[in-house]
Amino acid sequence: VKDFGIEKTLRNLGIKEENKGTSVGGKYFASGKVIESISPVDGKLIAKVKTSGESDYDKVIETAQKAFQEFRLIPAPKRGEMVRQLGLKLREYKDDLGKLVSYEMGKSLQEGLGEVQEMIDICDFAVGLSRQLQGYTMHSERPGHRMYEQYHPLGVVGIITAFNFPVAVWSWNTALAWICGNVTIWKPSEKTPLCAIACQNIMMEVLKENNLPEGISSVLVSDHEIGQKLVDDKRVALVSFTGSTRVGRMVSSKVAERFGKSILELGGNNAIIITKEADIDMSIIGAVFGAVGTAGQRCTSTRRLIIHESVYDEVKTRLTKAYGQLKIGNPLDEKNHVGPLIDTDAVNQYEEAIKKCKKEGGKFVVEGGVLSGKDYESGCYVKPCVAEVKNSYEIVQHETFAPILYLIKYKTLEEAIAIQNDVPQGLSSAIMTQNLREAELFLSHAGSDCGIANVNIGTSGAEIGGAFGGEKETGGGRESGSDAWKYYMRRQTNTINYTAQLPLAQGIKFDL
Ligand code: UN1
Repeated sequence: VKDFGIEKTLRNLGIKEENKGTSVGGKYFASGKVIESISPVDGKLIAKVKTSGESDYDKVIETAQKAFQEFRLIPAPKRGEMVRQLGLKLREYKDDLGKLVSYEMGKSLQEGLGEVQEMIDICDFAVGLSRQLQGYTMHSERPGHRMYEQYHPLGVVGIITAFNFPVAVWSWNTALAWICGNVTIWKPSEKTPLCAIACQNIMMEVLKENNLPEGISSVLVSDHEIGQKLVDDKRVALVSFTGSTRVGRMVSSKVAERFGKSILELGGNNAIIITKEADIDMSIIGAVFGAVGTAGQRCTSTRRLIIHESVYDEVKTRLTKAYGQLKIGNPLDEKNHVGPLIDTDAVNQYEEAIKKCKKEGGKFVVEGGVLSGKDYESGCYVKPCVAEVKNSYEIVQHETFAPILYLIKYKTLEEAIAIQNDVPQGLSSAIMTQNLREAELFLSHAGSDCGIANVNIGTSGAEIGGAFGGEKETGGGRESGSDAWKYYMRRQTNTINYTAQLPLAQGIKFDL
């Protein structure tokens, strides 16, 4: 079996056989249990990690709080310079980090590299933003008064991320949080601890070279109990959580209970509407990449195709043909289109979903199944599949993190939009049409109810320049581009009186 140079990659990124999973800047702690990182690519143990224990947790929080006292006073453009240097390092480490993402998480090498590119892009974006943390200036109703608003940092930002984007989501949050003057504590997925350690190793170089406080960037590789501490901790001003709706609901209410802030990026149930005026060639490519890319494990993966009755059979036939050409196998080998699922639990959920779908009446036009034998020893490789369903099936209403695509037929565009919106989630959506009226209706107030709505591109692969997130059970948070930075700061309205009188607002008289 080719090893694709993994040993060298691990060395370059400072990953050892035994790693300590808690790091505040340059210091490591590890009083917790040992976890193993197993690659879904070949089922091999990559490395062991000693996780954070209870006693490490307070050290991390205290060091972060101390660093914040200093970091908040560094001018924002200087904090931007720190992020610029991280962007430069990520360019240097792109090949290694992309490969580690691919090997530890299982997405294709191209997608692993693409994920690191998102990190580089958000760093560049944040550098520019560090000179643009702008508030409004208002006119006061009182003479000799000036009003304006400013944005101040929040403090300690906790970042809890999922396995499917094991490096990019950290950077979307940190790049913005840092230029805004916050310090960050990252609790990565236990399924991808090495990606987190590698990112922290890279960031530590930046901190050391610039003699910056170590508590600016911390990582807590730990079980969910430590994650829970972060959620409950008053000292953590903002919790940015990416993961399931089930856990997100709990995070949201716990953080709200203590009046903390949260950013939630939860499940999606993303659809592409293919109208009678769609370019079918483009629609097929968009749908197949959306459904099988990252083995259907993106929050933005295409789960449903809502197809006009007049093109339904054609789309079905061409999809079936396209699925027949998909190569499933080692994601580091560029000839393969589809890699493994993250672990055998995910495989069980995939099988369960197929069973449920059949039970509810779903008809599979491309059959699924788990692959075994040579090159599939990890037991994590599954066949992407396609089923004809009704939108109302319970399984269709549910997000299954696997390459299962549902086909639904429609007659009128209004009906298609209603079907598209008739799920609990509201992350990403798309319409394929060359008709302006159809496209604009889809984007109108009566159109898609999602945070992302695209025309003639698929549901996944959002650029970092836009705000990323969704509505309803997706949680309502926004990360990444546009003005998502405002989530990482507190707004203050300032009114300044430069006269010798004290007139009251609303014309109130109060004479002594
Ligand atoms: C996710 O799946 O958590 O839009 C994020 C996309 C990527 C990000 C996905 N840029 O598909």
